[in-house]
Amino acid sequence: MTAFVEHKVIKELGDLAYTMWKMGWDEKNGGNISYLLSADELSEFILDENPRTFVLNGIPENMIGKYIVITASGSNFRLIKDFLEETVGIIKVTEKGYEIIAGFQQDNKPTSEIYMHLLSHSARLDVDANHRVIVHNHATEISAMTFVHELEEKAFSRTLWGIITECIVVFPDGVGVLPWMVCGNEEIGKCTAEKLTYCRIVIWSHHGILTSGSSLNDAFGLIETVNKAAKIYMQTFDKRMTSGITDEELVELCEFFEVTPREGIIETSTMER
Ligand code: 2HA
Ligand code: ZN
Repeated sequence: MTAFVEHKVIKELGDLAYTMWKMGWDEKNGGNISYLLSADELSEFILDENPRTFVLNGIPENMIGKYIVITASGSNFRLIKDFLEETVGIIKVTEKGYEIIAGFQQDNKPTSEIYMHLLSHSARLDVDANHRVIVHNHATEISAMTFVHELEEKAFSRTLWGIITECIVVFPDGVGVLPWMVCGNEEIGKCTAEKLTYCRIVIWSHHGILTSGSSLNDAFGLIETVNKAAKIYMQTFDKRMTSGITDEELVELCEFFEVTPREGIIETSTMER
């Protein structure tokens, strides 16, 4: 048994929250993180004897019985690592909602985006057995880019791929882009999960970004890569002398790194299959 605050998942989550705050991506209580625990990891925690129960309608079938580490509603990412017992907790997902079985001391509860997290995990688990993590934050440049670039997601993905060599290799499925929406409700959860059936990254226009991954580091790496490309886009889009990486060059990259780009974004007729 490990004390809650000493557990490696909890510590890593607290460290990631602080890193993202330092990058300027989680002002005030912006952002939320969740992590699906394995049975082995769960067995290392001491669980509350009297779990608090919450009702939530529409729990996806494949989420019932899952244990999830998740950040608290209203938690400041700058402070999470110093208040892990209050700002992080473990929930058990049930048919009717969820139970708080560890953490969330002082009557705290999961992020207002919990429904989006549950639907997003559900969508990714359906297509990727290694899926574990959902991270949402307000990465600056990708949010800025939604003001100066068209929001059609294939065009958006193509632009990001054209900026840095790494992009098409790191996210060959491109990005999903949602128009501006109210956050924290079922609607944004459903729309986000729908995008996650075919890609791992969803941009919320004029709000932020959400990524999925097999680990905290994996999901964070996607945000870093997308935001780096968006940063270069923002610094150059109105003063370009060159047009960036061409379709032919992207095809060369895909062949060399053996990745398959999402269909309909670049001209792939020359690709060796
Ligand atoms: O307040 O980031 O999207 C947390 C959020 C909502
Ligand atoms: Zn947000």
